Amino acid sequence: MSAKNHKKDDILYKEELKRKITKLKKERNAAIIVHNYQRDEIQEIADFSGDSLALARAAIDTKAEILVFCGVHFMAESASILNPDKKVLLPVKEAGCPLADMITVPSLRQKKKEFPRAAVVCYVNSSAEIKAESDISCTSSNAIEVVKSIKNKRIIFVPDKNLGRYVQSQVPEKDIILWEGYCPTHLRLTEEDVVKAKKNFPGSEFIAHPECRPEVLKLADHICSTAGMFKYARASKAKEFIIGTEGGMLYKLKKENPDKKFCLPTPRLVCANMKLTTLGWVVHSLESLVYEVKVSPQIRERARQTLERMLRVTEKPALKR
Ligand code: CIZ
Repeated sequence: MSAKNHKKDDILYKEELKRKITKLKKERNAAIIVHNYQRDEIQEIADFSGDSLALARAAIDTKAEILVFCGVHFMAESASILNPDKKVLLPVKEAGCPLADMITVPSLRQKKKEFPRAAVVCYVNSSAEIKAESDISCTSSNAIEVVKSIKNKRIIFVPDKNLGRYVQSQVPEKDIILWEGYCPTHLRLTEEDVVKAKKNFPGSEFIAHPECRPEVLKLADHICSTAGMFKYARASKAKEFIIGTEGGMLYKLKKENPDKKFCLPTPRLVCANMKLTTLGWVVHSLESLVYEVKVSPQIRERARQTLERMLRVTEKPALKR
């Protein structure tokens, strides 16, 4: 069979899977909730797409009884914590987050003992158990606002050291204790990659995610979360952008700005966990109602308070497609 026919078959197969998903969604009263880093074909079937903050809000607002969460485990867990009466499904149970795994409850408790007067801010990329041990949660879009809202001068910021360091640079009046965690995907982006991309695309703007290394952030024209990147690209007069975050972002950036160009500084900006979710797994999830993500009531109650404190700092309506 020729490569052309293969491609045609692949397109027909994907269309068939999408039709199945539409049918199953209606039958199950389900909503498909999709993170910005997912594959293009998954973003195409989203009822809601966005960053983890927008998705948490969408999960609360939707009337659907089943939430198929196309993202990674901690995101589905947050949706379940905030919506204990809804069934939250993660289509691929192995879709985890290495950054979230870089901290454990005993190690955080030890740090809290060392700094008993510090408040604990946990990045949303953390487990329910870590959220339950923290005072307030944050995402990359509201980390600065959240840290500013805290009365304590000293803050233990977990688990992403790069985001924590960036927040420290923006809120110098606080004394932030960093955790030795990082996102392996963002860490793969080097200074050399950015310098080379800037040479290849003269006149472009480099937008970087705060999970990138400090040397990379120094080269950025703008530093922001994924939600911030959509806003910035829309408003900027520039016509070309180098995007310093996971490659799934290009899908919506291109769709929303057809007259502008977007590229990655390196093809290595791919999160293998985010890419595990495929149309086939979404069909499987809706058919078999798997894999349900649930949090024990004791952990859930404390983690819910941590998430709700964050939501109260940045009260905004949910982002809907
Ligand atoms: O908050 C999120 O969803 C993540 C992981 C990044 C971002 O900047 O949106």
